Amino acid sequence: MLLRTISAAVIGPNRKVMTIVGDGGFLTNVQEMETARRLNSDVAVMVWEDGGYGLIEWEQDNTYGGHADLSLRNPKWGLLAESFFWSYNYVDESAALLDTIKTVLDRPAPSLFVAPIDYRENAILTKHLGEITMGLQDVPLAVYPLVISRVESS
Ligand SMILES: Cc1ncc(C[n+]2csc(CCOP(=O)(O)OP(=O)(O)O)c2C)c(N)n1
Ligand SMILES: [Mg+2]
Repeated sequence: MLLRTISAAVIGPNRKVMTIVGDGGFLTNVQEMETARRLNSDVAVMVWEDGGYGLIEWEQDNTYGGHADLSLRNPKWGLLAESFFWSYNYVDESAALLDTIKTVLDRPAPSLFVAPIDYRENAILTKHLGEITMGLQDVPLAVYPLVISRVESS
């Protein structure tokens, strides 16, 4: 993810590039924080922190009715940012989100900003979509790709 973000900044030098990524996905390529700093890439990365590989958890719960240990013990993000000479913000109030995004986008990059996220709504939505699907047997597949792919994978 971070490589693609940096690449986008390289080919669009007059634009700030902002990317949103999960904590697991960000840490998978954490070494590229060095690349971004060295190239002075104008990138802002928003990390959604749920302390785990959330999507995989969701998939396993839906497929097997439970999941393996997919938790992550995250680093101290502020220290991580500091050690790679990135700027840093943390936002845990939705009311402050917009202002934080503006602040981050206005200042020199690269910058990391982290927001805790609660994916419990996903399980509720999945259940809801499953229920809706019961009534959709006659609807063309192309119209409801999300709902249909959920049905096929269960
Ligand atoms: C290079 C790579 N390895 C594995 C995967 C499979 N994969 C898809 S989502 C996911 C978990 C992502 O966790 P995180 O980035 O924390 O996002 P969350 O779902 O928790 O928001 C993984 C491992 C992938 N997409 N790419
Ligand atoms: Mg995650």
